[in-house]
Amino acid sequence: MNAEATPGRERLIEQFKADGLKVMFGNPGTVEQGFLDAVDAAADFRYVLALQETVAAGIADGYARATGGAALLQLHSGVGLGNGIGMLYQSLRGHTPLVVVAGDAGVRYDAMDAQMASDLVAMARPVTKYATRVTDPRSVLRTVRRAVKIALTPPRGPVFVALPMDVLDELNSEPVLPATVPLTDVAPSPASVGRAAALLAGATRPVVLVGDGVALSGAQAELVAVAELLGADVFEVDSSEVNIAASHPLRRGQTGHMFGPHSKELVGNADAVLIVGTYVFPEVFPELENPFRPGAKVVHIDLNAYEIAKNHPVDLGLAADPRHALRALAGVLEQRLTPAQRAAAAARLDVRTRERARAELAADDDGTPMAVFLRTLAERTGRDLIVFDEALTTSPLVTRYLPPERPGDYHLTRGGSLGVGFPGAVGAKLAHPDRLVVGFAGDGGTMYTHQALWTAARYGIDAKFVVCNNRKYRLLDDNIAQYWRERDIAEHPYPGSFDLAHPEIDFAGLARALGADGTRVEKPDEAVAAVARMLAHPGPYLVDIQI
Ligand SMILES: Cc1ncc(C[n+]2csc(CCOP(=O)(O)OP(=O)(O)O)c2C)c(N)n1
Ligand SMILES: [Mg+2]
Repeated sequence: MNAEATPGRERLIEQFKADGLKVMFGNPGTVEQGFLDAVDAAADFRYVLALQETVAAGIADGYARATGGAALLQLHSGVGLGNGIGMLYQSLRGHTPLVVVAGDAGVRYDAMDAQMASDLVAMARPVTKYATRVTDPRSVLRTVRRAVKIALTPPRGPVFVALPMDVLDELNSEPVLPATVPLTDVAPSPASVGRAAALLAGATRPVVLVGDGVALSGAQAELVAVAELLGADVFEVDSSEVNIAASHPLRRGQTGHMFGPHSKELVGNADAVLIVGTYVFPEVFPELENPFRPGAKVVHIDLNAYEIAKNHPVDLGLAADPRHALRALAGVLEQRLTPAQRAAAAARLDVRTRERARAELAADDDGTPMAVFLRTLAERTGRDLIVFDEALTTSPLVTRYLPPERPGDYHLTRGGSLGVGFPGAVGAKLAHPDRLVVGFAGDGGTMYTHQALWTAARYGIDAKFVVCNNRKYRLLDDNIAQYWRERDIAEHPYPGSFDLAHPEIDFAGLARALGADGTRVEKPDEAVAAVARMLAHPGPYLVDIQI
């Protein structure tokens, strides 16, 4: 053995650090004990404890989203991995580069089928891009490097490595080297860009559909340039980051996650469709027929080639980086648009600009406690804050007062797992300790992962939390109402399982029980004082707002 050899459990930490992974979120167990001992002894490496694996995964996910890099998550064997799977599912759908590790008792026990034994790789596979188990002490770091590379290569996503205790106890002399993540800043060829421009240039009702691939490549400015040149409405599809500023007049909002016919209504009249960094369409109940009108020209740009033409044919698919592709496309459109086409595009932009101004004038100042809270928060902070939005049915109000404008200032829950908002805010605050971070969640969503407040209190992570408390699973009410309408079922009381009114949950008391603090807002005038108290409080603070 090489003179420099060290126990694998220690060398593994050096490998994580070489890739900039210096914080590990997790929840421990006995089969990870040697490794966690080494974690405590390691310099410049930090363990952040969460009390339930869903919470650990949610904090890691929020941290990765807020830093734009990978995050490290440790789970305990099959039971801990099992608890984390719902949250890992949303990381997979949202393309979060999470590096997930879990211990097992050891390769030497494989034949015993003993207590805690489970097929970790099989469990992790459906919620990860790559799942494997290290079985030889000469390939621990090699495997972890590969996992990091896969997590960070677009389409990004979670990866899983099972680490048997006996393999980590062996001496290890593998080189510690950063993973090589291949550059994907690829532009399409001029000929391909020319084809895209030819398909889009003549449109009179163009639409652009954007998702988080835009934010990942930093293509927001290039996207706006193309949308303005085309005079195209921009819809966000499966979008959870700031892909286009909320204030841009061409931005028409999200197509939604539930009902295909709704999305079809928004885009079905377009004669040209440019899809960038997303997929068509993400609803739970999508249209099975092609939602675009016959003859519409469809161009799809994405680094994620799997999503191009996944469900419906496109005229041109470009597996390319959105920023480079859109920049090239804007250049060609500048050249080839006729004066008449430019004038028509400018007129479409003008219509949207005037509509937007009228809508802003018409918006009444909703005087509910939540509206007063949001308006006061926006005024007091000059909207200089990071919002983590799992407000669900209250989200439209949140984004009306705190519109997602700058990349990195807003993260929306994604993937459909509840409980993302509060852990996400903790992760974002850890990533940006100097910014104000406010997580919004429904009363339902809060109860999946409220333990995040304990982690925030333990480590002095001064995030703020707002419970949008309507005492129900309101989204489920809304969705079943749609189900009744579609089937001509007469309205009747919502299922009792959607109601949370009894017994009442004392969220501020819950925050105090977990080492944080909080208050409850029932009337509009209490909302103003609650903002002041929340901002002045030197630590995690929860505001329970009655809707
Ligand atoms: C882990 C998980 N369990 C259950 C659901 C189903 N579900 C979707 S929305 C919802 C209700 C959310 O209620 P709340 O957070 O209070 O927000 P509201 O709808 O009231 O605005 C539920 C239970 C889910 N998406 N994820
Ligand atoms: Mg609710």
